[in-house]
Amino acid sequence: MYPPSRKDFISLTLNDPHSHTYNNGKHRRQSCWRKWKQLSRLQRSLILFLLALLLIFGLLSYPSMTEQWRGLSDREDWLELNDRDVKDIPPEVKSVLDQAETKAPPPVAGPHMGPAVDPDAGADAVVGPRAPNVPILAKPPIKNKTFPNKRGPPSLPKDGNISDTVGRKKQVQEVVQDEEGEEVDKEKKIVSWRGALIEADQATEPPPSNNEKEAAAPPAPANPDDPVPPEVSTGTVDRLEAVRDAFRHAWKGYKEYAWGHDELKPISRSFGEWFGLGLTLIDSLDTMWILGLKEEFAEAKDWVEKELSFDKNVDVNLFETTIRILGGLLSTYHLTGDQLFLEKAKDLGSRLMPAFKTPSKIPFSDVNIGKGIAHPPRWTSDSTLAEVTSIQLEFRELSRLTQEPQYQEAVNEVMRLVHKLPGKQDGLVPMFINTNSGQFTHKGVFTLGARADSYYEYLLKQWIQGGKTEDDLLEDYLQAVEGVKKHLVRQTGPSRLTFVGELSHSRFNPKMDHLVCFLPGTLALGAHNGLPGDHMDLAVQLMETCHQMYQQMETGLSPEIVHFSIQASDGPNLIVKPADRHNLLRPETVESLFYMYRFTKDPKYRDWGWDILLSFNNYTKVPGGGYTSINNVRDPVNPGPRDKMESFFLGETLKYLYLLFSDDMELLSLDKYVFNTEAHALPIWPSPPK
Ligand code: DMJ
Repeated sequence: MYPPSRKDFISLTLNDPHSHTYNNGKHRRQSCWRKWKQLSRLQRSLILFLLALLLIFGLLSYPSMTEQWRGLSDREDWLELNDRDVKDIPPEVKSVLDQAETKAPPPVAGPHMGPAVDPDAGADAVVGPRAPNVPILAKPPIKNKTFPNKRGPPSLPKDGNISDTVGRKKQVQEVVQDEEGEEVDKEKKIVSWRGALIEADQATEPPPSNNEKEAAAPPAPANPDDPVPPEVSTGTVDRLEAVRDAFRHAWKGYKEYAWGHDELKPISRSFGEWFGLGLTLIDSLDTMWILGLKEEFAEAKDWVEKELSFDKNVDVNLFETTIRILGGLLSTYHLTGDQLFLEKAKDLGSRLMPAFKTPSKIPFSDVNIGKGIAHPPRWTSDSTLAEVTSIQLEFRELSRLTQEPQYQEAVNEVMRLVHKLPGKQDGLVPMFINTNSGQFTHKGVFTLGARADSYYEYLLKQWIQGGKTEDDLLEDYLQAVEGVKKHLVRQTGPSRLTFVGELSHSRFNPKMDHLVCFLPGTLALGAHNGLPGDHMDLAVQLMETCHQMYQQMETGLSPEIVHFSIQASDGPNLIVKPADRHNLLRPETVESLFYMYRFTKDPKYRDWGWDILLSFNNYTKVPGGGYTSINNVRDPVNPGPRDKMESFFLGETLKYLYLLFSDDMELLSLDKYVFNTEAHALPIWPSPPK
């Protein structure tokens, strides 16, 4: 190897900007020229060639770039135009805005890039004093400034006082709706991205349908054209219609840009593929049925009938495919009585079964549904605890419907193994389990957030599904709730908000994922089914905290993770680290609000849900169709769209909002149905004869 000849190098020297050596323009020009002359001919030709290339590239790409820019400006002001929201607000709204006070942003802490449970809990972590078993009700949290003259939309229900907790932007929307009065109905204007007015979608006609079927009985085919009793309550109609509008808007984007694909990317007007199985479409089926969106349902069903095939050489995640697709198909079968969905469910269920062929019978996380081969993730032979213990409702139901026991046997075996496994701490379980040894790994780390959450949820729900006969499940659930109260429940220093933190080798970390907000709903469901009353007390307190996670953010939307301040002080209760500020359109809080409303009828839970829907409309609704997850719930001016609409926004978030606002308590009665962790309703089995 010969060293390259010296003259083939081009050396660029960046001058120190503070140096005054070349601060004279003429001098600099001369010097450049001299340097150019010093270059070899090869060097000079190279530079000229590169410049010519750049020029040609620039000329060629000019038309498409201008096209893109035009497209961007068509899409309202997603990324720029910082003053647009103010400019486009009608004058009458602007005057209210001017009077209004904005929320004072609480301070934020340093970066956080940790895993679900942060073992290096950092400064926040304490081996703190425990909260009382079930703490007394938290003092009402310090409210933010409110708007005295705020009124709701034109036909708000009598229970429909919008809580006084909304932020500045939310005010804009409500005021627009309010001031426009009947005009709103005519023109269907919706305040969308950062206050810009956009046209609402053309509504399709169908009224809400009461699709309640007798649970557990083989479903009789339902007719979507059956007359539907009108909403009886004075007041819920507008909120229900607002949810339908949101669904139609989301669906419009999916239909236009992502039809038959897994997920919509609403900003780039394209799609993302995860398994290539029409994930959003299938996750949405029962929501459309429940919302009475007949046309949308019919076209989706048509796709399932003609296009959906599981005979594909594709690796799918066992848990996600089970809760979203298998759960979605089974639920839709129960609602509609249409065999098509059961046939598809059977086909998928049998293709997932190879996942259970492991030395320990703890299933692998991934399975190729075309080849029938399963495997763990590339980097480990562990499976996630929540993933192997939150597929039971679906597989058990599949066995009941098909009378083929293998599905139920496989998932019941997992529960049996986990039930007797060492490594728990007062009912709390580690987050990983090894598929070879069948033992817990990463012991000593406990969370109710990512990777463990739905284990706890499914203990209770399997017990309910099975007619409250399986004592091991109940025992594990009761023990776990005690473990949560003992190790994870604390209150904040400033105003005694109750929260659920995490434990890492006896070290408490006051960190809570938004995912944990499923817990108030689950605790309330347990109490409704005869479990101790203090579960409900804890549910009430945690519900308040989850509400605060939205209410205290400038966009009115919760971040993915919050940290709580446990020192007594006048400071904020909630701290959001920069890496945790995103919102993925998750359902857990509205899910719990739905349960809390059903069991208490306290209208505040509906109002909190309504506030959340308004915030989704204000900060995540994409003109042209779809909703997007966002990067920063603390920045109402630029929340930073992430260009992804998760399937659970349609499968869960909008469904729970609809059920929250519906006065029809028989619409998926909680005494007849149990919702899987993706909000797909499965029947509670009839109790065996005594
Ligand atoms: C959903 O897929 C399910 O609710 C799951 O249990 C947790 N994650 C998402 C929603 O946040």
